[in-house]
Amino acid sequence: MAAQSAVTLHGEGALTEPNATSTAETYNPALAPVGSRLKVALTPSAESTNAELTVSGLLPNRGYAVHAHINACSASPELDGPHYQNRVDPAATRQAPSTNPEYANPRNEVWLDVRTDATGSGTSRTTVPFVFTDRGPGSIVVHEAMQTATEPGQAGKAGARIACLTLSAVQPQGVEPRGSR
Ligand SMILES: [Cu+2]
Repeated sequence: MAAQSAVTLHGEGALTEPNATSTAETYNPALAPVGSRLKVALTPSAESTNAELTVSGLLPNRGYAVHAHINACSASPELDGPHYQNRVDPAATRQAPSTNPEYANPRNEVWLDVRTDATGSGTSRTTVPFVFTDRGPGSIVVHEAMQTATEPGQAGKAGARIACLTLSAVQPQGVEPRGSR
């Protein structure tokens, strides 16, 4: 069986108030101002994926917890879904997302916690030991907490969702979009 090719995901935009069609939106303009910019690329390299997030226009000198979530952004933050996990925690439910550090950790999820400089800009990078093929995350969500919790029962938690950026697949030139056959 031929291996499915790994997918590159990308998102970029200036935050707007939530609406039905926005792909970059704020749920809390006091912490994630309208007009601030988010840009993210998740790029496969062999068996790994390199992720990079760049932000500007956020509050200065502040940490923001950031993760890949399963759904595209929605006008309601709850609909962005739980964290994307490579190996999905079998104990997680819609009401009780995974907080087991065996699954909710930055090697099984994509964590891009970022710290801004004095101008509100920042960059974070991570490399995770998996690629996206038949499934992948739909968004990058910024949280209220300054960093993501890691202890058992709290792992992956980061407070309220304050902004969201929708991801889309970057189609390599000359390759048919997936699902076209
Ligand atoms: Cu999150």
